[in-house]
Amino acid sequence: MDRAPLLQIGEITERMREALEARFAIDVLFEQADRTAFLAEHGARYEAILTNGHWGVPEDVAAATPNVRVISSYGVGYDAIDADAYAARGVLVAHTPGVLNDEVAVTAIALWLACYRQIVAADAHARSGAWEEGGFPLTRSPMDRRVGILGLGRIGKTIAEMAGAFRAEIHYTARSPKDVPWQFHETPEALAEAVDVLVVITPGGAATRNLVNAAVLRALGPEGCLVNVARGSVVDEAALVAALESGALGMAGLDVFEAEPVIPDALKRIEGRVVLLPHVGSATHETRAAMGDLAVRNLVRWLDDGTVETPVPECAGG
Ligand code: 8YV
Repeated sequence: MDRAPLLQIGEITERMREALEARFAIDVLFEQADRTAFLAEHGARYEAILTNGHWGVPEDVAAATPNVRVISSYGVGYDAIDADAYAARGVLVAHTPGVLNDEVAVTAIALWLACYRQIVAADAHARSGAWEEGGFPLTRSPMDRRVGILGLGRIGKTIAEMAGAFRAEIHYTARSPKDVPWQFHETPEALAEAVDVLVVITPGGAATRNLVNAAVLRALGPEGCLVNVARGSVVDEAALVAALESGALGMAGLDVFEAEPVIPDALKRIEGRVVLLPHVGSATHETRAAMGDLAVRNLVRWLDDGTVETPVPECAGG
C-alpha cells in the first residue's frame, strides 16, 4: 500500500513515529536544510500535517500547503492554528482533549503548593548547607484557601476537584455560569479579588490575550498567588514582573511564558516567591503516550474514513 505523505512540524515520540510509519511517509520539517526551498518544492503534496500546541501551523507552512485536508495536533491547545479559517475550507483540525486533564491539573496544584511551601527555596537551603547555619523560615499553609479557576473547561474542573483535597473553596469565571457547585464571578478582576490563588487555564489566542492584566494582579494582591498552566499570552508578562517586583502580587507559579522558550531575566531573578517550569504541564511518559496515541489515531482514522476522533469544536459540525 502506498503511504500517504505526512508533514511533521515539531517533535514527536518514537512511539508515535513507529505507529505512523506503517501508513504515512513522514517528512520532518525541522530536519530540512532549507525550509523555504523544501516547502516551495514539496508543500503542495501534503494532505496531512502533524504538529503540536507550540508550533501549530506557522504562516509559511500554511501558505505552502494549499491541499491540506487534515491537521492533527499533539496537544489540547490549538491557538497556534487558525481553526476558523481551516474549518471554513473544510479542513479537519484535530487535537488531544481529555487525556491530559489530570496531568495538567497535577502541575497546577504542584505549582501552587511549591509557591506556598517554598519547595524550591527550601530545597536550595537544604542542598547548600545553609540549614547548618539555621532552619528554613516558616511558610504558608495551602489548606483551607480560596482558589479561583480562570477558565472552567475540562482541565479547570479537574483542578477544582483536586483542590478539594486541600479543602479549598472554589471560585471561577467562564463565559457563562456553569452547572457546578462553585461560586461564579463575572470578570477575572472580580474573581481575583475573591481568592487567594488564581489558576489560569483558559485557551490561548486573541480572545484571551492579556486577560490577566495589572488590575487583575493588583486585585489578587500582595498575599495572592498566580498559577499559569494555560498560555503565556493570557497573562500580561510585563505587568506580572512589575507586580511581583513591587510586591503588589505575592507569588507566581508559571509553566508557560509569552515568548517560550525564553523567560524574562527579571522573572528568573525573583527567587522563592516565583516558581518556573519549562512548559511541562502534560509532560509525563504516561500522558504523552496517551496524547500521542490520540494524535496518531486521528490521522489513521482520517486515512481510513475521512473523519477524526477528536476534532476541535470549530470543525466538529461536519
Ligand atoms: C504541549 C500543551 O506542551 O496540550 C497543550 O496544549 O500546551 C502541551 O501539552 C503542547 O502541545 C506542545 O507540545
